[in-house]
Amino acid sequence: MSSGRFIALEGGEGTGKSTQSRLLAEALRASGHEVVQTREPGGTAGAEAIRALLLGVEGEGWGARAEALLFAAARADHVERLIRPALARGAWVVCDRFIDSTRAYQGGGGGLSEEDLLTLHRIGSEGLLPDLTLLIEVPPQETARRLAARDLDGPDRIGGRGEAYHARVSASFAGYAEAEPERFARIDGLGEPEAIHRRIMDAVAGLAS
Ligand code: Z5A
Repeated sequence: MSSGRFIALEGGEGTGKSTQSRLLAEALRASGHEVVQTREPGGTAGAEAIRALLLGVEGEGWGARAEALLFAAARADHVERLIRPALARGAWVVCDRFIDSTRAYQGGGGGLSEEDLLTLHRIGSEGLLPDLTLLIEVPPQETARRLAARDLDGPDRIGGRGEAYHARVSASFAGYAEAEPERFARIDGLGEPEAIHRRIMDAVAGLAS
């Protein structure tokens, strides 16, 4: 049996991760792979329940530490119950967000230390990393335009944080990609979805061998 591959898509809100996850999963399936398309927070019943706690706009919200623990708990369930079993049977996993979102949002945005976040990840998910992380980059004016057209009821709890928070998140993602070019592929997220999909397929091509 061939071994599975784990691909994560990362980037700010509205950069096209969900659209591109779907197109990538369809293309990989068409080339004969079993594909598990999933997302974070979420992907299992337990992690989806935690997602509702994290992103729902009811209540007073979470402090940075409680939020990081909830993301780590959701990820632990997702990794143990869905991602690792899929990889073990040779499936390709396409995941909309993973650990680099925690680093960028709870670390870069929220101010928690990298060391603490990676410790939580080691405890929760045994430090699992994707084989390839696709960082989709789109200027903030364009994501604002897309989200205004889509989210007529307003943003979720994290999406609604200020411009400065989201600027720190984007800068953090860019910094991770610069620091670890072997783990990341930076994808220009401007243009038609099909054109971006072709850039992604080029980046993923090296994983097939
Ligand atoms: N979060 C965290 O803090 N820590 C963590 O560890 C994790 C997550 C895992 C999850 O929100 C929130 O949790 C997120 C980070 C935080 N909050 N923020 N900000 P989510 O899952 O609800 O949403 P999201 O991950 O931020 O993504 P999104 O808003 O759904 O956007 P997207 O998936 O990147 O884009 P999309 O849905 O594919 O496209 C957005 C819109 O643009 C849509 O109307 C499309 O039709 C349109 N679109 C897509 N591609 C194009 C192109 N190429 N041109 C024009 N329009 C396009």
